[in-house]
Amino acid sequence: MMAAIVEPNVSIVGLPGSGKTTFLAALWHLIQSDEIATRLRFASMSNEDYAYLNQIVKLWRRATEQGRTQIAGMKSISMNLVDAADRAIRVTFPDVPGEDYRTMWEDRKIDEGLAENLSAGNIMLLINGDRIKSPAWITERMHLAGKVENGPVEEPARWEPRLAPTQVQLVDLLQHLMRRPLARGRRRLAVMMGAWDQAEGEGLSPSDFQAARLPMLDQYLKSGRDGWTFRTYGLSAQGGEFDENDENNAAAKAREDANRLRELDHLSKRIRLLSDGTESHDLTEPLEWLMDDQ
Ligand SMILES: Nc1nc2c(ncn2[C@@H]2O[C@H](COP(=O)(O)OP(=O)(O)OP(=O)(O)O)[C@@H](O)[C@H]2O)c(=O)[nH]1
Ligand SMILES: [Mg+2]
Repeated sequence: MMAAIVEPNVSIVGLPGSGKTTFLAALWHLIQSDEIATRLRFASMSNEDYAYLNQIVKLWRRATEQGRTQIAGMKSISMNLVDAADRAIRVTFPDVPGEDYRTMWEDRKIDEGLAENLSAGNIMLLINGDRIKSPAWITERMHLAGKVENGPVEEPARWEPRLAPTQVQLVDLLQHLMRRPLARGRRRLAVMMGAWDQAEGEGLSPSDFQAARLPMLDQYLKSGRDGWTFRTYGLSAQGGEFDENDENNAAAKAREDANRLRELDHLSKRIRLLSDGTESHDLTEPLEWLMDDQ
């Protein structure tokens, strides 16, 4: 098959609640509004995905959290972009419910469509910096020892895969991506430490945060045994806390921060991307880097 334009594929992957849909909404606002100069610019859009992106961007503009992406399946999104040299690049990403990645971890199962997508491109891994499940919290030990919830005190609760720390699940996911049937040789990986507005209070750079909070993931990547070429970014796709979405929670709360975010002159300025000591609003920078490798 002959293709006139380059068609790189970037897969956005992440556990449930890692910020995948929010990232796509912020990216769509950024390139469509043209409020801020970006490395890659919007060219045109393929028709089928228009409604979905507009639906998620509407919530983003109102500073309201996204609904959970439905199990009903993967939304495949394509954007036609151009780079600084006016070369046309069509980028496709799936917006997949995080549960599909959880299924890979818990049940060792993958849907065919997702498998095809994951084997086709470079990877953007989203991590919610505000929801990292650390190894062995004392409360978890208590739970495992049967001292809370589930059953009589004498009977320890059964361990379940979902109790595993975030970094264990992520390393497993990355290992799957480097083995059959998902392998495709060396790949680039952009690790996005998301909800950075909540994580930055610790005073660490994104790379140091990765080393401190997800040391096993950090060592897996640095050891180079699976051949990832990676970069770590800090990402705030919202700029702060949005109002809760009543689709997720009937008692959804409004949040103070959301008012500030609604009042910015250019909504694109909510977005923050940190890398190597520099900060910008340009979410297309990691995309450009991920595409470079094709
Ligand atoms: N503070 C803050 N929260 C964020 C940011 N980005 C995402 N979140 C929050 O993270 C949660 C999950 O975001 P989603 O975009 O729905 O995550 P997802 O990966 O699409 O989740 P699933 O579709 O359920 O797999 C929501 O509560 C968001 O408001 C951010 O930049 N800052
Ligand atoms: Mg989602």
